[in-house]
Amino acid sequence: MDVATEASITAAQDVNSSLYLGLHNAQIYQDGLSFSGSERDKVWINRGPGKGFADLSDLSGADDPNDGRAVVAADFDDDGDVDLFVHNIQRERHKLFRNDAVEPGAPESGFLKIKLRGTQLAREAIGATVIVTGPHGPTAQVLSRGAGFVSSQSDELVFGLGPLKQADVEVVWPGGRRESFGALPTGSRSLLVEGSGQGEPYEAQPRPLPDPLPPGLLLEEGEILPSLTLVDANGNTATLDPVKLADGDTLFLNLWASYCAPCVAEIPDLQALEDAGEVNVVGVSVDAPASRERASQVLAKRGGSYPSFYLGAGGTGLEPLVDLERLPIPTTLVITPEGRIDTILRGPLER
Ligand SMILES: [Ca+2]
Ligand SMILES: [Ca+2]
Repeated sequence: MDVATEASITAAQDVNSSLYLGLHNAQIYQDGLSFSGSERDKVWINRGPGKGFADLSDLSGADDPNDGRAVVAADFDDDGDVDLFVHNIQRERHKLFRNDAVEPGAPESGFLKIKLRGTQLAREAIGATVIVTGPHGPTAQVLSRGAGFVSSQSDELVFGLGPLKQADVEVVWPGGRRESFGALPTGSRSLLVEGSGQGEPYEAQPRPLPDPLPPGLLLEEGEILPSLTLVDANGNTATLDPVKLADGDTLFLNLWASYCAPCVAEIPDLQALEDAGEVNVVGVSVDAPASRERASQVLAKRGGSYPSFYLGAGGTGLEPLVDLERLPIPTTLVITPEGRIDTILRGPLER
């Protein structure tokens, strides 16, 4: 939409005219609202023959109110399982879901990865069908580089083998010729060249995907944490200066709340770290201002005597750091003596 047209969005339009609908649809996207409405993304896992599917939408994190426009299934980290990339039209437009269903190397983690090269009709072998005799019998996948809405697929097919040590592989090439490649060992990556009858191994290219940042955290590892204007236990304005609090050591900044059981449980652990003298600890309670007193009492009762800050009544003071509505707690920032965020620890500290 050009600027001139966009600028006219508030001008009078005939209701339900094509211009009216076009402008307002555009406005919906720009405002981050849903066009389709309540069509949440779903992920199901196949429980095996005759056992149906289990809904993993919530557990996987894929449950999402945004309007999806494309999805690509590929092994982005090359650990042998299929990950998902989703494109939405608003908000977090690109999402990469790392598949952690099975630990790499676990007994059930068998897989085969297959690439194809045609020699007769089509070099890329698009349209070829690969049939692998897996733990539940033959499974077929078609190499399709253009399935899905405005999406392109990987040139690599991934088959789960579960506990099998090897699996028979057959290819039906474009043109209909059927060719066996024998039994390929689990965990292998094989280029199957039409007419060769045997797989050529190709190298793994592991690209580990990082753990996601806690949602709601607006700063990333490596960034400088600015001073924050908060209040102390008595409600007086107080500045949280990371460099000052670190005092030449590492600073643990613990975001917690008195209503969060794991947060309260780890207060003695944080105090023990502070007492050991290797790091300095500072607590930032995200309790509502009305609960400040209660939070400070909970901290004292659990033996927490490290410096503590609370949310002020007007504006939280934490705006540069977090979106409080989305932050899971506890979250602890490990901060260098220079005030740089070194590591973000999600959930309670490991004991
Ligand atoms: Ca993977
Ligand atoms: Ca994985």
